[in-house]
Amino acid sequence: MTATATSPGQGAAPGVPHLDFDPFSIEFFADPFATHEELREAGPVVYLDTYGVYGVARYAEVHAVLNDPLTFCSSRGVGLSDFAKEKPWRPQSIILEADPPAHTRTRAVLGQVLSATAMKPLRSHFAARAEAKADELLARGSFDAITDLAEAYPLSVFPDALGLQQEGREHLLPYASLVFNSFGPPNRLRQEAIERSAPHQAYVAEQCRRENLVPGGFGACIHARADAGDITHDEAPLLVRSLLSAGLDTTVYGIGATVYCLARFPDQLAKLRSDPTLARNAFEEAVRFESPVQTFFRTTTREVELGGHSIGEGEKILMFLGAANRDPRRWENPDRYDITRRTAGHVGFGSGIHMCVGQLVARLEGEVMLSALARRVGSIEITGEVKRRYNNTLRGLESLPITITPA
Ligand code: QZP
Repeated sequence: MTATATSPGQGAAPGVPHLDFDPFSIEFFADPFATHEELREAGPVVYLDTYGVYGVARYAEVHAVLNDPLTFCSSRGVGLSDFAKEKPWRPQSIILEADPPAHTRTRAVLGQVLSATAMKPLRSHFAARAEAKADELLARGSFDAITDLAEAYPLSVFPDALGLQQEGREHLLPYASLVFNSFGPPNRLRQEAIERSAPHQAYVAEQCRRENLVPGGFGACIHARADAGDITHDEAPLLVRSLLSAGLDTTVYGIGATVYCLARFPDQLAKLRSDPTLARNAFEEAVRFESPVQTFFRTTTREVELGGHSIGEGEKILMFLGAANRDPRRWENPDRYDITRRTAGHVGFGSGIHMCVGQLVARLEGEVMLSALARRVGSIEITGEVKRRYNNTLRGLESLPITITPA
């Protein structure tokens, strides 16, 4: 791949380096790191000819775009598709795909439903489930860290916390996978996911209704906020849908990333074992290091200067969160997984007004699961073929066979 400064051909501002690789190809997903460096080195802003969009991969520009939500808007979609030109594949999210002032109200509601105060009564139950899972896995010794741990643990706590019925939960991971593939271009990953989406969409739509949500859960709390007049009764199911879209697969990938890091970097596992209170930061550092959410887009609402270039209105900008999280301009030894690192400022949960509203749930799950393992496990060994899972937005594994020994 070469970066060349050419005249604006497909709408790029003059002087912006053009790159011709496909950021949604399997080859890139398999090993994005060399290309991330090329992206950062090419300039503060690049133009991606494959899709006719701008890209930012340095920390400073990714952070700047995330923190100017009126110029770099979300209401035209955070995928490649521009909702001003194309109909969304599902009714638009009223929090993710919204700008202030509309966003402010829905964000306030979910922010309160998922607040620190709301986490307090969940902690002991989430921790007990994590300890039971750790005991079970230690007894087995050998297992798949993706299905048996990274998927199994969130599935054992999050759907109940949301207040979902037992029936139909097998739709949850396929639905989330569909949502994250949908942010990409109309490639095979996206098109096949959407073709097969009807049963998953039907399940989710049904579970978002008030009568199908167990009292006391996040879902029922959202509906109660409609009674209070903070949102309308039509909006409540759509906010429940946001939790079903973004609340499960993300933590699966975050926990999977942490276990994969600890399996590859035994010195960091040793540190964690000697001080299990590092569990929360070990999880956070894995979110920086692997960046389970690799990319999403914004759309410009006006002509704007970014990285010394003038960008026109209505342009899509692809933000490479994973590249920003390893930008040597921002991070010391960015390619080192270091559980004692000061991780504050990483953009693995985004930044600014849209920063992950569920981050406290994610961190709670990550902390208690990793802490339970840290207090029991002596070693983690990768004992089989590591298989990658491919998705237009998420970076993670399909299979991670490991053997763990007791402390
Ligand atoms: C997905 C929604 C990383 C984000 C793009 C994850 C995400 C957040 C919200 C929603 C979906 O509101 O449906």
